[in-house]
Amino acid sequence: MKKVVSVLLTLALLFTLSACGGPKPTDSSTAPAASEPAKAPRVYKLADNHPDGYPTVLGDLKFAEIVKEKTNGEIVIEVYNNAVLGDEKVAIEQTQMGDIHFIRVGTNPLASINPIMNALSMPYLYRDRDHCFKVLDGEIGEEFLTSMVDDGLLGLSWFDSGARNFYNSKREVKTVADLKGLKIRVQETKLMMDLVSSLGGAPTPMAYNEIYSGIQNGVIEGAENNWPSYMSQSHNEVAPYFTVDQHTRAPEMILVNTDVWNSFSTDEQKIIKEAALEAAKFQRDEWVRQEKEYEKQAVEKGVTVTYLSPEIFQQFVDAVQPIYSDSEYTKYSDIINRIKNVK
Ligand code: GTR
Repeated sequence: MKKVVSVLLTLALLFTLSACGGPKPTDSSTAPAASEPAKAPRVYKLADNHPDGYPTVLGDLKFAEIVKEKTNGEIVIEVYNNAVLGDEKVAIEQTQMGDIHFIRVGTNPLASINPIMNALSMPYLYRDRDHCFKVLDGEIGEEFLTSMVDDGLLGLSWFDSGARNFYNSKREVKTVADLKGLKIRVQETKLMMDLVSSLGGAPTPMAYNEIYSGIQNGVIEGAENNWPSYMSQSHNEVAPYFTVDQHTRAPEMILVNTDVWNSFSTDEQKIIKEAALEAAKFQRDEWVRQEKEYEKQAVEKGVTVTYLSPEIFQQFVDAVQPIYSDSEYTKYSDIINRIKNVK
């Protein structure tokens, strides 16, 4: 009897899901293609965990729009943002398997399948944003985009995700010492754990969508991220102390599943690559605009924002240096030196 009930329940659920049609993409494709597609459109899914209007989501939509236009509507990429296709870890696995076709994600979540990604998010690695994009837009960036093909993923272009900073619910962090003992949520990588530990904090790996309640319930006392993530997730409501320490940049990219990529003709691949590059340009401008906007909003909403003097900033830089001589990361010394030498 139990079995019958459970079969009926499953059927009912399947019916409801198919009636609702499952997760819906963000509307990028209401505009008709320039001309009617010669063939039936091929439809692909792109996953992103950010909300509508977030710079990466706008970049994804721009990418989809250009691809649709340039292929006369034959290739349609639907953007599923807000993590509707699952949290980042799950969505990456699904993209590797080909259930999701494209994904926008950063170096830290990718490090678990391709540890060399750690090299790009080493603490205080880049002199500034310009240095970071010189690296990413040059030969090193291209090497990283193609470094995951054996894992089923090919990177297409680099998006901006700014610098990551600490924030917490307890106190203003004005020096490294103020971080001591604070339970800080990190992305699930050893590098981010080591980074927080080197500064005296207590790292706690946790999924992105659990941070708000984690801080609220006291399971963690803070986290670290860029301005758009901090504000768009309303973390300012539970962790109103934000220190602009810029401890790392963890660049983000659009990736495609390699089988999906190989199913495209050479001309289509060219269009898709160019569209990803063009969308990245658009996304980076949007990033700069929104980053400033969110910082302003944070101040207006009463966040205590702490900027560091050059001396204190140097304290942070000095404190993380042991990571560079840790055998876990010395294996990336060559690439790290190449990055540092990009002028
Ligand atoms: C954001 C990034 C997200 C996610 C998040 C996190 O900056 O854009 O994709 O990785 O950080 O901390 O989990």
